[in-house]
Amino acid sequence: MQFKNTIFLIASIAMFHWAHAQNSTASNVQNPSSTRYIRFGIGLGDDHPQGMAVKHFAQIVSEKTQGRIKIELFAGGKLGNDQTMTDALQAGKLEMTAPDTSSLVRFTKGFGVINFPFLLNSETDADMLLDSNFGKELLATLPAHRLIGLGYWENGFRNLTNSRSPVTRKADFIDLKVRVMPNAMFSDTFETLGSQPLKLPFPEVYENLKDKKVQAQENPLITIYSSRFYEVQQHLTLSRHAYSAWVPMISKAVWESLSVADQKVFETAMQESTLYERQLIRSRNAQMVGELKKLGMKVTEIDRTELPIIRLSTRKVIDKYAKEFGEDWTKKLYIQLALNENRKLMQGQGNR
Ligand code: TK8
Repeated sequence: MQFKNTIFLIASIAMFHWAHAQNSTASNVQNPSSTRYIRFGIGLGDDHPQGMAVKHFAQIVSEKTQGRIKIELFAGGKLGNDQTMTDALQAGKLEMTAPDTSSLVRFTKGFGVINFPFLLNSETDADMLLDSNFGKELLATLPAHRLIGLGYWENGFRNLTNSRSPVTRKADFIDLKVRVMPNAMFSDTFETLGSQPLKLPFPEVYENLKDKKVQAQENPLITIYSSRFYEVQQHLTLSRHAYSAWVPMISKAVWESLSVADQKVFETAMQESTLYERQLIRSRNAQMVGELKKLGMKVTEIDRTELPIIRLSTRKVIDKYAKEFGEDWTKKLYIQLALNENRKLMQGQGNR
């Protein structure tokens, strides 16, 4: 699988360079200032808000540069997974991608704390956290790894699906073979609940669910829908057990090759696309439970009396990873959350 992906990646890159060599020769004839192509690889499909946001970003960049810079979307993991595409950015072999923050822990452990189980309650809380100094400070650690983080896109609150039986109580997690993102805290969380987690990159999830190599996975509703997990997963639990976000990134080498004016265009276009992505994903999310039910999924929630028991188990995981991800980052996280709560009170939004 890995090998096949690598071959495919090499072949796509070769084809791409060949095609553009032809293109630029042709366009150079009419236009001496040739078009610059920036490939943006993502894991989700082009109709998922992640793909739509890339298209939105592409449109703004193209308009603002009078077509000088063209962003090209490669969706559905065509150019690799969150980790391999990020590696390609570092090596200057791919220009842009948007991996889940959980995969950035290998560079800056602080990214991990965003995913603490049951940390955030609402999308507003997530925006306030990610757009705060805390979020900016995390992004500021990326250039040391030859990456430029341009902001945060919503992936969303994660929910559990499985093909075994409804999951409503702690006991239902036992021995469940669940795919988790390649991140130790996610596998520990499910191990604590008695499940058997397996770390797999996103583009391999559907196949593994279909072949019954895993029985369960967890992702936001819109992803369950757009990646057609409902075809191979009958049960959905609205667990909202962790929040996750993507960081749209550009290779530092590519960033530095842009003029300051073009960098500004990218920043503004990204701010607009971020608002667009967050709004789109949230408005779609509102219809998702209904859609997934229509497609045959049986939807449940965690039993009310069981939720505190489950949360208590995951508390141990937070304690462990508060140390693992660095007490300085954990402290910064909780200070920021307290500041945000305060800000909400001042703005009359009350405590939740
Ligand atoms: C897509 C991933 C995906 C993430 C996962 O590239 O791996 O489950 O939630 O959205 O970033």
